[in-house]
Amino acid sequence: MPLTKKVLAIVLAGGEGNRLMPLTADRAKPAVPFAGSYRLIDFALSNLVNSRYLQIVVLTQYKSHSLDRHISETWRMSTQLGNYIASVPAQQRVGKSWFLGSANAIYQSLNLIHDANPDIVVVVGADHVYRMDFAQMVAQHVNSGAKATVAAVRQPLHMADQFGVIEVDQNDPQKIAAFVEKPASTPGLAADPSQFLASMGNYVFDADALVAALHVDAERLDTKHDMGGDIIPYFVNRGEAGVYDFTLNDIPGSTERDRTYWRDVGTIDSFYDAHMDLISPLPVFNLYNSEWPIYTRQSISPPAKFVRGENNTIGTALDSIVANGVVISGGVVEGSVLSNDVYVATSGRVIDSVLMDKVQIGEGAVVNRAILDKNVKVPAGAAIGLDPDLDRARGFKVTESGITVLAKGQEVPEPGDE
Ligand code: ADQ
Repeated sequence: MPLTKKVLAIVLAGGEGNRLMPLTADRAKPAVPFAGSYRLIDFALSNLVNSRYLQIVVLTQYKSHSLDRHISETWRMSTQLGNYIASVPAQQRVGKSWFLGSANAIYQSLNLIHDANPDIVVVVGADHVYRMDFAQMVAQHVNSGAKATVAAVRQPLHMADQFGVIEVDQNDPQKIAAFVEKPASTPGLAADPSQFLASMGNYVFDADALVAALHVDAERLDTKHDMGGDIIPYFVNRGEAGVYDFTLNDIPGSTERDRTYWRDVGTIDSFYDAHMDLISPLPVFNLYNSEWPIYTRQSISPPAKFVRGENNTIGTALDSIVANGVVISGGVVEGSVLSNDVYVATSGRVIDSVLMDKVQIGEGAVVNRAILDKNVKVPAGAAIGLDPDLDRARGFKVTESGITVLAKGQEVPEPGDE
């Protein structure tokens, strides 16, 4: 069936991202830097643009300054053809409160749907790493007659408490029989008891049905006004909710493994793991697929440079991604992701780590299994990520799995002063 439906895309980008602290200490989760030169929101926006959906509103709220700046500097389009990517803050159009939950965020912005007058509304989260052609999901939605369709991906059973859990109708593989938001536990799938079917937080709606559901939800005092917790169950209860199997999604230029890659990077550990997925020689997620590009702001920094340091020490990087402006001067970088303008001095060692913009590694310093946010300066001879107790004593966060995290600009004491 030819698709002539008018589509408006809404990107939910207002979440706090508490579990990513301290990386979200002064930026919204969708603005957290990822993979050397991106922000998390670039994945959702690139997917929409590559799907040819070019009317996009981004709903922001929490610490939105750097997110707004990124969207306006990177994603602003000519509106002459009726296309736009606009970030919209909480407008308090229907009361004095900020967005109560993700459904309330859309409810407070209903004027945007009214003005765009779409047939279909695509609602997506802003904090996942993946490639997806939303047009394929919209095609299924339209053909199936569902009023709401939820994108679904299999996840390990122990993670059920972090996701919406979908039970598919036994007689119709495109229909949802039951949906529970973040249950304490759930039975595994018949086909694979170690997994369950998770909502990806990406939805397609008939516009009029979504507007009606949001009005009903807004009247209720017993809901959290949440898309996953309230709006999707509303459609499931009415027998109007469909499920789109993400493994059907076909992306040009992708490998079989990479095509179904999807990571929620909501915790420090998953954020770190997703970086490691990028740098193996045969990457689990391939950033270099030019047939489905992930767009971001182009840095004005010069190309990366690798030179010998003092006493001819080799400056090199292996199994790593380094962004523009990086200078490795006699240091060694392995298994790491370096953002713009990182500097590694003579005999500095950076192992299995993620360094954001303008991090400086002093002479002979060592950084191991760590995430260093923007502007962190590691003094000569200092060590990070070798001794978890020392790291905690210096005020650094250390996750259960042993990843050390330094906040933006966090001071690192000179060795001997700690
Ligand atoms: P969560 O991600 O835990 O689960 P939520 O915190 O509501 O749900 O975040 C969803 C998206 O909405 C995020 O992109 C977030 O930034 C944004 N958001 C949250 N509150 C917002 C607000 N007040 N204003 C604007 N944007 C807001 C959701 C679903 C689950 C699903 C997982 C998949 O509820 O069912 O399994 O996503 O990760």
